[in-house]
Amino acid sequence: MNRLKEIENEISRHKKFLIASHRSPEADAIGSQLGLGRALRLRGKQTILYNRDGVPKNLSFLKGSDSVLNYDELPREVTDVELGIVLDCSNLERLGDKGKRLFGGLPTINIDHHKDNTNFGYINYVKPVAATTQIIADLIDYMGLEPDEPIATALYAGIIADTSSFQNENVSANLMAKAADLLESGANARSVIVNLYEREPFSKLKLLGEVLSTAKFEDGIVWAEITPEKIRRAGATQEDTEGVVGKLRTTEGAEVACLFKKLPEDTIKVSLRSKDGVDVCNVARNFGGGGHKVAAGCMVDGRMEEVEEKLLKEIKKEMDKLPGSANQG
Ligand SMILES: [Mn+2]
Repeated sequence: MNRLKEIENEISRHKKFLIASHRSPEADAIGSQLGLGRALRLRGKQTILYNRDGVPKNLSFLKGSDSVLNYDELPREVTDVELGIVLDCSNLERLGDKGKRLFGGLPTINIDHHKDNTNFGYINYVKPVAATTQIIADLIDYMGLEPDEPIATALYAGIIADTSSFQNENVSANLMAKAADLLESGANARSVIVNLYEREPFSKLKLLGEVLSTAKFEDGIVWAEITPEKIRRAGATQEDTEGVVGKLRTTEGAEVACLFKKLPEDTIKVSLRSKDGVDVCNVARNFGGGGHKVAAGCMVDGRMEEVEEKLLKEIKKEMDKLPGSANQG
């Protein structure tokens, strides 16, 4: 039986759903959750939407975003939920500890586009397309529902975010057709762009200045550091550190961009981006992280200099695997 059919059957057979997406959510996670949640409610189902961290400020424009609850806000009746649906999440750990426990006891449908997904559900629909919202758009079509404006805008936001506004190599004709359908259904494209890209606090601009001024560029790798001192000098917040690695990646001749962010207790958060075919997910996996071929990340314990050295070494190894690289002979 086809997977969408299987999922549709399970949805028809049940009444109350707990729908979650990964901690530190972005537009693809929240968009999938809001889009599918609303579609199910339009079908007469009951839904509870869970995210460990709630909805980030820049996504609060999405209708229904206030219905996404964190663990403490969950109602007691969460016990009578029949089915879990986990979205945009490569493993259950990404729900946070309490979320993991919550879903551990529930039959769960796993819908995702991360290639390192662990297939933790009793039904797994894992497809390496650009965005989970693209899969949800397919599912909603399959169920014969016409997305209304809030659904269309939520799904469109996820597609925009996970393709960097149609700039990434994961853009396909199918995806464009899906995006066009969502616009047809009333997706508010302009408000998505304004909220995702044109609401940056000034402190973020200042932080970018601090970080980029000490960036380094060698052998096709561009990298930079974020430290608590830089954040303080810029008057910035943790949220302001989003997007810095994407800026590094725009450098001509950079095949890999790497951002090292110092967290408390000597842990470094490493964000990796690539172009021209380098698989940075392989690099991240060596350090217990994961992600996509062109965008991945990991947490590494150690001092900044040590972590940088280790990472740069692994990145070079990965670059050497590519045909045509200097070390291929
Ligand atoms: Mn995603």
